[in-house]
Amino acid sequence: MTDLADLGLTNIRLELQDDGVLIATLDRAHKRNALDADTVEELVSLFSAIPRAGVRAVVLAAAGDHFCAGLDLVEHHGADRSPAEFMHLCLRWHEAFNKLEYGGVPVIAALKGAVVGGGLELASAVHIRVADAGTYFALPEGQRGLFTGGGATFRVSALIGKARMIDMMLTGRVYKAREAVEIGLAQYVVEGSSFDKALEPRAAARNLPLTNFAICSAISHLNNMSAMDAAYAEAVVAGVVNTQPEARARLEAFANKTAARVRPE
Ligand code: 1HE
Repeated sequence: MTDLADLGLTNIRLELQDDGVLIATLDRAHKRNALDADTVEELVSLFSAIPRAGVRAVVLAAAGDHFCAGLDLVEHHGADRSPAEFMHLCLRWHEAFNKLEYGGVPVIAALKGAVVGGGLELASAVHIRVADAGTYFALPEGQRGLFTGGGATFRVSALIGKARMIDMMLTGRVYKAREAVEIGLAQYVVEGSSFDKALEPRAAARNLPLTNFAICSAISHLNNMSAMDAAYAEAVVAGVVNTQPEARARLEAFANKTAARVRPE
């Protein structure tokens, strides 16, 4: 079992709670949590370790008023990178976000302020997005003479469709929280703190870990497959998950009529 404290992270603050919920806070508020190369490496380390660290769910939060301002533009300007250097940097972003999306542990993002550029790429890799009323979303790469490099082309377009993403990039369109929920950029918008609301889906932490593994890994993998292959792989995953011994008590409770029924609120 990995001890997350051994990772020695300095740009991401960690607090592991008793029920196995990890609060991971992006901690570069003075730079609006822009992702410099060091922070990307910390994300790789963190999300590589989480599946073997006894973590049942992650709340991904941010210090300060903004979730994440995307690529560290000042570092990028100063580094004057070659095409190959920037390609390799983008591959590290992908490593981090793939570990997050396919890691099998639910990650819930508490969004606020700017969720822009690479910040939206990070947000689009998590499993549940909660916005507060002041959250806004944009892909300003188009206006900065840049292009997305951290997965927006497939993750943001999967959330909102290709046409909306192209419009965001061409025109610099900014979606505010409510409209963002309507089009699918986030699942929840709350009046109060998105952090408090993000703690609620931590109920996910009470699901059986193998079930959560399938939800937070298999769905993404299956969506990358042909329908034939996805049907086959889904059956295999269900064969493993739906016969796990730990599920028997839950099935018995349903059969005995002691388990909660599914009801609208
Ligand atoms: C930064 C960054 C950054 C802030 N890189 N340093 N992303 C963008 O185009 C967003 C750029 N940022 C902004 O538009 C604004 O900073 C915010 C709307 C997010 C916040 O505004 P505000 O008024 O609260 O802060 P600020 O005064 O603009 O910035 C405060 C500090 O954060 C300042 O540093 P300081 O040392 O002068 O105090 C800013 O330089 C710093 N800062 N954002 C570096 N992004 C894999 S490809 C991904 C491609 C992209 O992500 S493109 C980036 C898109």
